[in-house]
Amino acid sequence: MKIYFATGNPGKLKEVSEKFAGIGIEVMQLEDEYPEIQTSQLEEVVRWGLDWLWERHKVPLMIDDSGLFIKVFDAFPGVYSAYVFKALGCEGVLKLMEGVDPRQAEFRCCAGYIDGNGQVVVTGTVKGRIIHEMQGTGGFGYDPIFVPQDQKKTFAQMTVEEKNSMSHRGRAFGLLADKLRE
Ligand code: ITT
Repeated sequence: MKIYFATGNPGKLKEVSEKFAGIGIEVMQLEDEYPEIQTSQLEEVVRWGLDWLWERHKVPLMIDDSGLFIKVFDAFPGVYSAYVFKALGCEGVLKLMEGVDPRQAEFRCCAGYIDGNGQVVVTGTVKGRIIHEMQGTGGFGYDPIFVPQDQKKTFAQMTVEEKNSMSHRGRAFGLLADKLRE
């Protein structure tokens, strides 16, 4: 079985391809970007994006909208994570958090699939904390500053397999795979 994944992020593509390779699904990149609607909910972005892409391509496809939710900032940057990452990067977020304690945060990934039968949308989360300096060179985005609960390494210090075993995306696409097999 082959499924398209519409993303411009090579890191996501790698993680999802590896997760699905284990269950015999080949993931192919669909190079098209859906417009992200203004809403406070990742799920609304995904449901709208799925319909928009389906109308254009009419092939079974997946997308994922993710974000980092920092507790002390009232879940910011959340749905604005991509914008904040481009504007400030990890360094900028660390600066904003200078002297800030506690440092709990959560990654959320909303993953969606669509085909002629309709949509399947699921969410995966992982709790953790923002550390004080960047660590590691793997992964992408906010990975160098996020350590999952009960772990010592950042996502950027883990292999793709390790990150997938506990990450928001690994969990979301694991759930999606279960639903697709039903
Ligand atoms: P798409 O083309 O799939 O939309 P994107 O990178 O724009 O790719 P998102 O809007 O879902 O993806 O991501 C919002 C931001 O959160 C973006 O800056 C990502 O780098 C970051 N992010 C998402 N998942 C992450 C992860 O697993 N680890 C670190 N940062 C992540």
